[in-house]
Amino acid sequence: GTRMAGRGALIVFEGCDHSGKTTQCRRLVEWLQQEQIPVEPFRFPDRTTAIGQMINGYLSNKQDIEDHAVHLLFSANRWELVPKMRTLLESGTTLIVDRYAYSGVSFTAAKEGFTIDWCKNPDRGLPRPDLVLYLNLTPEAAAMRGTFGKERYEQTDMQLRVAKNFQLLKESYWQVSDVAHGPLVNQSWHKTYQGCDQGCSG
Ligand code: FDM
Repeated sequence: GTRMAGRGALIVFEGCDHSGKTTQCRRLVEWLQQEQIPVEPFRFPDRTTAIGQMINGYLSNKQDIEDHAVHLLFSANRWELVPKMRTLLESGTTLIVDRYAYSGVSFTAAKEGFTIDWCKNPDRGLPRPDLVLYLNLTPEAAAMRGTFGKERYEQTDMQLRVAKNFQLLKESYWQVSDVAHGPLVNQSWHKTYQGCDQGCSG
């Protein structure tokens, strides 16, 4: 298609708990700022909105929400941010996103009675990432990085099923980084980044 000059890139970090997503997002945002590239961090769930607060209540075990319903809330939490994301992308701002629809699908599909296909449906039509960086970490290595907290889903068996689902979701443009082998933001990654400023095709 036509290359839209000046459009920002939509870059998503995915991976299991303890894989270092949040740290890598922060480092990348800082690096882009140093390079004077307009950048804005996002994270999902975004717990600051009304929907996000319901999700927060659910994750912190203060509130029970039916499994299908909470899946739709996670998706709605992405959709409510889409106008802001599109405006920023179109104005040339690169978005660094900590979790996206891949987490949504992988976590819900780890529950009894859910198919990946059903889980994908509510997110269909979201802005497509230019790049998804999946931080690859074995469950054993993840366990060595620390214990789980008290939030819902922070249990080994759930995390194993989630990791399997992430493997199933891998798409051709995913860059898999083995976090056990050095920093993510390196020379080869930089090259990839330079080549992916064509914007989102939603
Ligand atoms: N999570 C996250 C989901 O179950 N569905 C989603 O759509 C998203 C974005 O929420 F256990 C799960 C993943 C994780 C929890 O994530 C909160 P953070 O990154 O720890 O805030």
